[in-house]
Formats: sequence, C-alpha cells, structure tokens
Amino acid sequence: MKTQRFRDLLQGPHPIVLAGAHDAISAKLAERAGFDAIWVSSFGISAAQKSMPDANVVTMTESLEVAKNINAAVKIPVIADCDNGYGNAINVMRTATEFAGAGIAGISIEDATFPKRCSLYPGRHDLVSTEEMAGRIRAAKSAPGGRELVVIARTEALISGLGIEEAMKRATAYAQAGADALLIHSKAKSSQEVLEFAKIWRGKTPLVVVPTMFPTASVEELHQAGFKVIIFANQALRAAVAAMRDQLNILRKEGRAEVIDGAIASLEEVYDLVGVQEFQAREEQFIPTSEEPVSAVILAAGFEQQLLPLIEDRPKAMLEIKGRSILERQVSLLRAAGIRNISVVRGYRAEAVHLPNLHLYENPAYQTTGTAASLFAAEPALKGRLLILYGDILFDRTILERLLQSSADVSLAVDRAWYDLYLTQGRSPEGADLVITHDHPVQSHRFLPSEEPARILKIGQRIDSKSATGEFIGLGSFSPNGIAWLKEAFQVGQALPQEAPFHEARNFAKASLTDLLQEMINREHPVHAVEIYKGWLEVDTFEDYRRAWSKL
Ligand code: SPV
Ligand code: MG
Repeated sequence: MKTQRFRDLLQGPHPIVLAGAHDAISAKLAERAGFDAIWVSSFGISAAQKSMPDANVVTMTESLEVAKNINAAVKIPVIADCDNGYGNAINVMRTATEFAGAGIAGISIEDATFPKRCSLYPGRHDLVSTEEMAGRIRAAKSAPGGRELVVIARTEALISGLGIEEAMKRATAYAQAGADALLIHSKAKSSQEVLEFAKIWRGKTPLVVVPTMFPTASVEELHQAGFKVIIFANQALRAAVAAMRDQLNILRKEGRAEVIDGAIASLEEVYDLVGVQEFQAREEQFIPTSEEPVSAVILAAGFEQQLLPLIEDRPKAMLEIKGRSILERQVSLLRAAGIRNISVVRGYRAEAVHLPNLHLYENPAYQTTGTAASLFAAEPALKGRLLILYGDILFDRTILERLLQSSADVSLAVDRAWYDLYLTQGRSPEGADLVITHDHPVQSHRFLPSEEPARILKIGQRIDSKSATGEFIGLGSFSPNGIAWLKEAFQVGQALPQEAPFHEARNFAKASLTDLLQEMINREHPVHAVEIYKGWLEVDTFEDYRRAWSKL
C-alpha cells in the first residue's frame, strides 16, 4: 500500500523528495521525473483548478477530489496539503477520515487559523494556540482511518515571525500529540532559519521543508542538515504557467499552430501519458464488436478511350476534381467510415496511382480483361468483410453508411432514381449496370427505401431499361460468405472453355463484376439491393466529368 510505502521511506536512509502537483497530469509527470511522492499543493490547486488565491477558498471536498484524481493517476504515494484541516479539530477528523478512505498516504495540517492565507503572501499570518493545534493532530490520529494515515504537522511559527524558539515549542508539542512528521515552514530569503532549526531539533520525528523562497538550497544540503522530506511545492505549476503563457502569446500572434510545434509536447506524448494504448487494449478485450473490420478493394485498372485526352497521363481514378482526385476522395470517405485496409487495383498508367498507405495490386492485362479479372488480381485482399467499388464513382457518405449497416451477405448500392432519370430526363441506359429486384414494382415515381433489402434477380447492362428497377452504382459490400460465393463464381468462369461466353461477357476474360454477381444469383446465393436515391455520380464521359465539377 502507498501509505506503508511512505512510512518505509520515512524509515529509510535517503531524503524523500516530493514534487507539488495541481492535477493528475502534473502528478504523472512528477512520477515520471522520478520523485518519491506527490504533494497535492493547496497553492497549486487553488491556482490551476480555480484561478483563485490560496486562502481556504477551495473546500475540503474540492481538494479531496483533486487528490483522488492524482492518487489514481500515479503509483507513488500522495501527500495532501490539507491546510488547517478546514476548521477546528472536528473538521480535521472528517478530513483525516475522508483522505485516508481515498487511499491518500498522508495529509499535512498546519497551525494557521481558519480561514488561512498562503504562507508566502505578505501580511498577517495568524496561528491558533499550540494546544488547539495539538488537538487537531490528536483528532486526526484518532479519526477513523487516521491511525494509518501519515499526519504531517506543520508549523507556521517562522512564517508569522514568532521565531525559532516558538517554532521549537510548537514542533515539540505536535510531535507529542502524535504527528508522524513536522513541517517547519519558512519564507526567509535564505535557508539559514530552517537549517538552524534542524540543527537544534532533538526530537525523533522527521522534519519536512519546502524550499520555495530559498531555492538555492539543495536536497543534499537540506538532508545533511537534518531534513528528511523536501517538497518542491509549486515549481510544476509555475513551469506550466510560463510555458502556456509564452506559447499562447506566440500562437495568437502568428495564427498558425506549426510555429509552436517544436516547443510543445507531441500528441503522442500526451497519448502515452493518459494511457491510450492501454485504453485500446481494453477496448479490444472487453467491448464486443459484432462487426469484423471492413476492408475495401477499389477497381481502378481500366482504360476508357472516350476520356482521352483527359486521361492521357493517368487513369480515371486519378482525375482531379477541384484539387482532389476521385481516388483521394474515395479513400478519405472510406477512412472516415473506419475502413483502414484499402487496396487498389491498378492497370492503365499504374505509376500514376499513388496515395499513402494503400495496398497496390496490378492487372497488367487491363486492356483485354474486365473488372472480374481486376478484382481477382487483388485475390489476397478478398477476405473478411469487404467493400468493392469502382474507381470512377463519387458517392455520398450516407450511401456508404447504409451499406455498412446492411447485414446481408451481399449488398449492392442500387439507385432507384434510375426510373425517373430514364423516363423523365431521357438518360441513356448505355453503359449503366441495371438491376431487376424481386419485390418492387417498376412504375413508381416515389421512392421510399424498403425496410428489408430487396433481392436482386438480374444484373447487367443488357437488361431492358423499362423493366429495370434501378442502377447498380458500382459499390457493394460482401460478407465472408459473399466473398466465398464470388470466388465460386470466378472458378466457374475460369473452368469454361476460353471462347465460351460468360453471362454478358463475350468470354470469361472480359467478364465484369456484374457477370460474377449474375452467376452468384443463378446459383441461388442471395444478392440484395440497398436502395438509394441519387447522391452519387460516375465519371464515364467528358460530360460526367464536367458535371462532377459542378456538383462538388
Ligand atoms: C502549498 O504548496 O500549497 C504549500 C506550500 O502549502 S506554500 O505554498 O509554500 O505555503
Ligand atoms: Mg498549501
């Protein structure tokens, strides 16, 4: 236990060096710096937590709260500065019980009147009588939990200008009252006063010192003189104030965060301090996730004659629309949805496809093969839960979310606006991947997404546009089952004679993803439509490209 640890340190031969902390993170930093214990400074918490003077304006429960936070953040013992115990001996009893109950190793109680003023402030410092203070110490030790608690009795006799003799008289009385240690506080400009006290102190009770006003005194020197515990009470707070003041001034003036980057802690350091790694490990350990991580394969191998010269030096996926390529936009959308494992199949102008952190696959035969071959060029990536998308589509985030929510083994995003566009705007069915679903009447001018995803009966470009219920937008999600069916369909195609047609494809090499999907459907594997209404576009022609610019 931390209390025992502190008692052991008191018995040991070395000086015990404490750093004052004002919150959990300053305590953590003090622990990392190698301090033996933490001093929960009333000066520090008044300033940092409340921006108020150190004058008993922070209540016992507020101090306790901070001490608990600090105690939870560090493994080393915590000594709480409890001022005067927040009142008389009765208040001291409750203070002792509460802090002991919170696992705080020790408390410091001083002989200042209530309310107190910080010892370092100029002006009056009134003390209670020696007897009253001795009563506080006896009260602390006899309170429930108080016996184990390390109780430091602090005299402000030197602070009040009462002299060494009075300090000695008080210290002796407090030691007799049962104090575990005695803090002889001083704000003299030199350590002479406290050194003199230590020199003539004959008691066995260990001495504590706070060398704020005589900062040249070293731990070694103070220890040699007879002090067992040395508290650097407010340096962490003052370091934080100086650093924040300077960097905020620069930041305000320059208006760009980068200018102070070198002077502030990295995010990683903060992550480390607050235990992000442990947090993530616990998430994995204790929070069940029904969803396996989703990965994505983007098919960006193809070459389309009609887009020349636009795509002279790059494939469609790398076409820029308002400063960002289609692929970049897709990747950032996928990443925002939590999909980290993203593969891209390159073919035409492969060298132009480069974005960080992508798995790259190649379909060198992109000129003579279809999207099915491109997909299987990324065969190692075809596993788990997978999104498959064409590299030439731009789509709304909500479409992605709806697909990810679907529990079907195979879900394809199907645009039901097809009917309206085809009928009212005369959109050409040329090149569109159309679908016929099982349970939806075609002639519907209104769109309401159905609760249950509709099963797709037919998919392809040669479907009669009047009977099509929608258009496959080139984005689908597959469960591990769905992937297995896809592989089965691919094997079926591969087993065909070279010149045999495969659904709409002249031969299997030319097969599209939609041909594989049709094969799956024919094998009675359920392929479902997640119905959407607009919110996407495909870049297939110059006109599409122009439209993309105007829409984004
Ligand atoms: C504190 O840190 O709150 C102390 C030490 O009590 S001092 O501020 O020097 O009084
Ligand atoms: Mg204090």
